[in-house]
Amino acid sequence: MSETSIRGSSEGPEQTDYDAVIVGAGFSGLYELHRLRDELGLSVKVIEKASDVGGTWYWNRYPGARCDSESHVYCYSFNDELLDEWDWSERYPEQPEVLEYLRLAADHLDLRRDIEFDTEVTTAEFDDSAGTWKIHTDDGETVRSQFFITAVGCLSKPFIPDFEGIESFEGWWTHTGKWPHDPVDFEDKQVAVVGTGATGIQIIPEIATSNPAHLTVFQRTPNYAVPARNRPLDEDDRAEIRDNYDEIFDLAHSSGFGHPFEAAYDTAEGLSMEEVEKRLEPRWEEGGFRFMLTFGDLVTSAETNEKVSEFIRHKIRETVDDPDLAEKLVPRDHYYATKRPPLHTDYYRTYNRDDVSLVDVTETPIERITPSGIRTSETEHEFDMIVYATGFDAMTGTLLQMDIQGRNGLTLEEKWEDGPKTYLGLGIHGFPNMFTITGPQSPSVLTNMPVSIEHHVEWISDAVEHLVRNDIRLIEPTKEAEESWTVHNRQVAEQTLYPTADSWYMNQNIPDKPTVFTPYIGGADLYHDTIREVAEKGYEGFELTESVTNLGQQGEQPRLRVMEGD
Ligand code: N01
Repeated sequence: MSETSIRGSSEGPEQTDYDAVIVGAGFSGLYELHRLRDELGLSVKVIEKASDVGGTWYWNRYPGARCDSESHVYCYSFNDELLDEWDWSERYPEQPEVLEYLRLAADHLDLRRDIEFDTEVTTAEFDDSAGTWKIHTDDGETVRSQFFITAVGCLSKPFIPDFEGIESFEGWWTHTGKWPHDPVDFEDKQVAVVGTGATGIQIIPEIATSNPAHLTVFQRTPNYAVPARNRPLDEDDRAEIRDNYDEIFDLAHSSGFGHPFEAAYDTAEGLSMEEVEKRLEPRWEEGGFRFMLTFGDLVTSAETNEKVSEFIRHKIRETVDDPDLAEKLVPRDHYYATKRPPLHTDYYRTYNRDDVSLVDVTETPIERITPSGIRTSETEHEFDMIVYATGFDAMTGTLLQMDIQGRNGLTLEEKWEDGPKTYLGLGIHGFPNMFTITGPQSPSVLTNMPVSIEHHVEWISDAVEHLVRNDIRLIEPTKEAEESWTVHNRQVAEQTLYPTADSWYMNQNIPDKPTVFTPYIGGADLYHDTIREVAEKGYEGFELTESVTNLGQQGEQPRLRVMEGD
């Protein structure tokens, strides 16, 4: 049924051609494949490193891995049958359930036949003369495609600090983002967890209740964790959700953070602490990100933020029995939510157990990993198992790892030497016909991801359709548009408290990465209006090229057509 006809490669018989190649088969890659293949009739190939669909939910299968967005909005909204077919069991879905949901979506939409699993992109290069992309994979294959779309997620390149002696450890060790598929047994083991970000805060209570001989947590920066208040969903909950799906998705898709709720109050400025507590307490009891959205100016007003931060500090002190330990767990060096705010289930109470202890590595830094454990400046701790919950080379790490080369061989690494530069987080000057789903400088990680993913996939698919219908060969952001978006990104971030924290939002968790605020903080609602207007104005800020002859191509230019009708 596809009428696509991108043909005419000069690369020889081994060459395989597609209209679009998508990298990644998580939430974004799956939906993009469906849109381009099933709605536009294009020939599409998805290349996926993992052995199955799922993206981040394929890899992050550590105990306690759970989504911090509420389940009924952590899903696709575009397909009513999928919505009808699927029921979430809990307020926040656990990793196996999200993975099962994505498997169901892939099967329901018959997506697997166009996904090549267990395959990694090693290089993607734009061929100036042909105006197409050549994508090389680790199985030695090269495919040529008109469009190159990255759907690689924002947190998919695990990061382990370069501790001396890390390989010498003779026990079992792993990073949470590379968790094994077989069950891991902590019983009677001396276990270490390094890192107390959102992941560490999820896994620590799970390990503590798995009967280890002892669990030792290595903390560098305490975090402001807020109770998730997870609970099973019953039939009444599900019926209510179903009855209100349209309203829920309308709200989520038009909100500033992709969740179906907005801030309850404008500000805590000028309020007494008693008045602030009166507003915060019910949201604390409700749990989840609703707490974060009590006051609308949380990340722009130091006064509001300090009041909310103090409220959380008080809660930590109330929960942790040992006052000295409580003080170590109380964050003071950054404003709440300027590092990604974690949700927790029993995190602080875990420290009341006799079989759990905390090492503050700001007091006693990790000096090296030894064959039998971790040596700090104070002592050597012996372990059977070490879990690194040390985060990711976020937002740009996976893109840079792919060795993407644009016009005239310019590499993305060269282009982004001083930090990412994009237009709208969707395209990059010098890299024609390449789109980045939830790329740097788009709201992505500051929102409920499936909502941002749907907006991006739909925008990209509409752009591709526009090009194909109008016989336009290339789309590329202009240098000016890219510069102006990059400056705008920085200026918006500077109006907030975010740049005051050392965080992966600022790239500061990775040595030698340029310090720059990477997602777009102008609000998902305004952002979506912006990208819609750009499209309505004929893709303002993008250069659209009808022919590649100006690039020096000789001979026939490939053409593709979208499916008409049905
Ligand atoms: O990673 P992180 P994460 N010595 O970078 C510490 C998403 N997520 O995997 O804060 C000692 O936040 C580091 O310390 P510090 C979510 O977006 C989503 O926890 O840099 N410690 C920190 O404590 C999240 O933000 C969900 O001082 C070192 C920790 O390691 C993102 O994933 C669930 C160190 C890393 O924290 C990443 O979270 C979980 C060193 N040398 C995660 N280097 C869901 O909602 C680093 N650390 C599904």
